[in-house]
Amino acid sequence: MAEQLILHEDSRSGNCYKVKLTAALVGKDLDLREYDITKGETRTPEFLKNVNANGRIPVLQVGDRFIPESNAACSYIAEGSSLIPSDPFDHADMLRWMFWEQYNHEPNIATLRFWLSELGLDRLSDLQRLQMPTKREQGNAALGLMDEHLRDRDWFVGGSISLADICLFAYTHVAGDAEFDLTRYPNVLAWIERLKRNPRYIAMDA
Ligand SMILES: N[C@@H](CCC(=O)N[C@@H](CS)C(=O)NCC(=O)O)C(=O)O
Repeated sequence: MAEQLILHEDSRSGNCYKVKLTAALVGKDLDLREYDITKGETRTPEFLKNVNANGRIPVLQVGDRFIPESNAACSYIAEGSSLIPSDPFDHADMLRWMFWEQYNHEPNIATLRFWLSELGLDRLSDLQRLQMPTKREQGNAALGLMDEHLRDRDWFVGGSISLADICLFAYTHVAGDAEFDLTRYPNVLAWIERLKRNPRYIAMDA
């Protein structure tokens, strides 16, 4: 019998969507547990003690063990599938893009999306307002780098879709929510449409 996989999530989060998209692409089922991060539901003593001491979702639960961090959860689910290249160089290159996503992409694009489309301008602190122009500039730099990389490629690594694409897709395809103009990045737009044509693709709000 297949092991039970539980995803602790807030369904508005792109980090959680990555994990669901990975599961859909490899044909695995997830049981979902919903939390509202805007109400501090991942900061309760119970959550911190039993699910993730870091107070964040997504967390993938495998039996009585827990895997926080979206990209680690995706890796667990995709193990043994074609989403993880077997060639050592391509494997490392996939990890390169996943680490890059967490350092250069997500902190800018996902954060601006959360501030603008979930919290709203009126609820931002002075510090958050001050950080907005830098996040905008760095988010555009990340999208520009992706666009350049995709100029002569269909996928980020090797010749087929991998976790690098899924992890980058999650917040890129909704970057418009954070007021990024994706029409400036035609290769990124073409890649988004290419990924959506996968017969197992699920939308973020599915
Ligand atoms: N690096 C982590 C980031 C996780 C993260 O920032 N999660 C956000 C939602 S996308 C969260 O749980 N925020 C609630 C909080 O910090 O209280 C990952 O990729 O999973």
